[in-house]
Amino acid sequence: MATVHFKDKAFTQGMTSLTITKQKRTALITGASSGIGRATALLLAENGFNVILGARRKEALEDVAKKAQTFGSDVLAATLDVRNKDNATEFVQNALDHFQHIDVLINNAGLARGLTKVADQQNEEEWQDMVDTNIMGLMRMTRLVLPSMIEQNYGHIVNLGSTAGHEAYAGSSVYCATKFGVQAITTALRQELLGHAIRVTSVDPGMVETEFSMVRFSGDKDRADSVYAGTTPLTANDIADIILFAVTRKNHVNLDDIIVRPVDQASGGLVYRHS
Ligand code: NDP
Ligand code: 8X3
Repeated sequence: MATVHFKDKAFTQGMTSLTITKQKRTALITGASSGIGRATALLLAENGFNVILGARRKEALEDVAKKAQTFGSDVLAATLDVRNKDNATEFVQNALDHFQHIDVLINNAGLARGLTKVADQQNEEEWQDMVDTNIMGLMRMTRLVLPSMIEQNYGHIVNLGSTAGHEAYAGSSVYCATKFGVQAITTALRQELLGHAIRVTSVDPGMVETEFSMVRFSGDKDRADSVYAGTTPLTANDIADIILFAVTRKNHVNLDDIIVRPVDQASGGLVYRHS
């Protein structure tokens, strides 16, 4: 029977004996509490993966973990702040203790904060947060998981980039820089791992309606809604679908970089609004 395992004591439940289903691949998803991470966790669970879920918000994570369990997956969920080295190290160690192997790492945790021109920026913490999360967090999780993938000579790393990693736009210099950085990291990793049976993919969406804009605009719902007004954005499920496709190709097939936009979006700032 599948069991949800919460590593945080306050959320510990169902700690009955765990049987790791050897045939199932195990996917670790960062930022699994909402949006693309949540949708991907559920779709992978539905398609036969065991899932390891991390994010900062316990309650939202618990909700995803319970839903994932209904697909018969073994689920390990624990709070994770990818900016925190000790927390991330413990998280990955617990995951490896639990499942013995991590086959897919989905570096999804990420955020934009603000839409502010450089000259107007009064709050350097926003810049620091994006760099610490989108670059340092992704690098850290990759560094922590990679040795076990190299040892088993099998694995797949999927990094969430963005169309913002291909074309910069005003007010978003640092967010775009982090996503250009994700491109650089993904490309370098693929070269570093040549000779190992480890795949490295970047999934680069345009506009996806998630909590992304609420976070970017610090909870200003009207401003967040205006991003998607009159247009048909991508959904988190659209991206999860693409990630599932990438990780279920034959082992010798590496999808390098998948750029995906809504039909209503031709470039970062060029969006067709129907009304
Ligand atoms: P959401 O805000 O809905 O989800 C972001 C997720 O990241 C949440 O689960 C959040 O969980 C988690 N997260 C944020 N900071 C941390 C942290 N320090 N440690 C661990 N988890 C963290 O946005 P999306 O689903 O849209 O974003 C997912 C990824 O997709 C991001 O990398 C984003 O840059 C990228 N992307 C998004 C696009 C869009 O238009 N929405 C387009 C292109 C790329 P919690 O707050 O609980 O920690
Ligand atoms: C998010 C897409 O266009 O808001 O990465 O930068 S965009």
